[in-house]
Amino acid sequence: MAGKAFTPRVFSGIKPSGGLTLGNYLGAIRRWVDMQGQGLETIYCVVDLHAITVWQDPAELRAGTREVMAGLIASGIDPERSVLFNQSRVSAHAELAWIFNCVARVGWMNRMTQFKDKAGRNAENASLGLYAYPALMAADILLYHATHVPVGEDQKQHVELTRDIAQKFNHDYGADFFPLPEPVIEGPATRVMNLRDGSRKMSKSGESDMERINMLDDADTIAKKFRKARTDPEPLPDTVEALEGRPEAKNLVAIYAGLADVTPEAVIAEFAGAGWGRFKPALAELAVERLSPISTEMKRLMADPAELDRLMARGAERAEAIARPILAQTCEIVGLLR
Ligand code: AQP
Repeated sequence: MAGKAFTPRVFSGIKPSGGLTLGNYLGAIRRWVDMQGQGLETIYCVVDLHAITVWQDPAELRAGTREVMAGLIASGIDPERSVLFNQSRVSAHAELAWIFNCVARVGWMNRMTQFKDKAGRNAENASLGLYAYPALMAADILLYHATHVPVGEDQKQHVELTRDIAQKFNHDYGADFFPLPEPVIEGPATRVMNLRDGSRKMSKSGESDMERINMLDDADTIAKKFRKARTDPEPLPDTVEALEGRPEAKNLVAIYAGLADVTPEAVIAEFAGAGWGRFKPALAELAVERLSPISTEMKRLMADPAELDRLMARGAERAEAIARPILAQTCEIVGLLR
């Protein structure tokens, strides 16, 4: 089938399953802001339906949704230039997800490493929603005919599955209807690791608060967390290649590079031979310099929940205007009478 040309359009989402972390910021949000400045149509979403795939206290979910919305705006997402809203306000996400549940194959879902990581040994007791999560994510993206999806490294497999779903739908129904979206995984910190264990990624819902930097952490907490971050006894090497096999050191260099917006090579050029006693305070200072204006603005925005709700509702109206005709055409292709 000859590929149809789709207008470039960016979609990405973030779960309100806890406070935003430095991983979310460097892996995703920074890229979202960059793409907003490239003259593209950008659609960003607080994906509350994804959050409830694991238990969420209702009051905390409401607060978390507003907090993520505030974090996105404070980081530079402009609710006028981008379409910014929370997912459950646009019911077309769930409707298209059902259709995709009927397109995706069980064998594909069984290969998803995130499900295996999150469900752990107790997979029998995981929610069906956690298992079907990638079909909802495909719906989030394809509902807008998005072509580019800026994400951290951990979401690459889900964007690839989205392409598989689009391709199978187009093939099964003989319709060149959905684009095959590209993951956009860029920057020096596409997979920020846990500060206490360099083999696991930094997560909002990780067990200990000491393993992550939260966007709302104050300067003392950030300094303490970096001071206590696990490292090896060696000083920083004089080449980036020499960081291989030193996951914690590599992670802290990547975080520094992400925050400073430079390459890891530039960080190594500046700090080669330095011990942790010099590098960690410099890293903490840089993190505070970058994050404190954002957290101050987040707190200001969070003090007015009604305004955040108004912005989400307005964003949802704009999202709905794009999504409804695409869902209607999908239903027609599938043969659903409406
Ligand atoms: N550690 C990370 N490094 C780089 N990017 C990351 N992202 C998440 N963690 C890192 C990126 O942030 C975006 C939003 O992620 P999400 O909230 O939808 O889901 P997640 O990847 O499951 O994030 P968490 O923080 O690990 O949440 P919990 O603990 O609730 O599951 C995505 O683009 C993701 O790649």
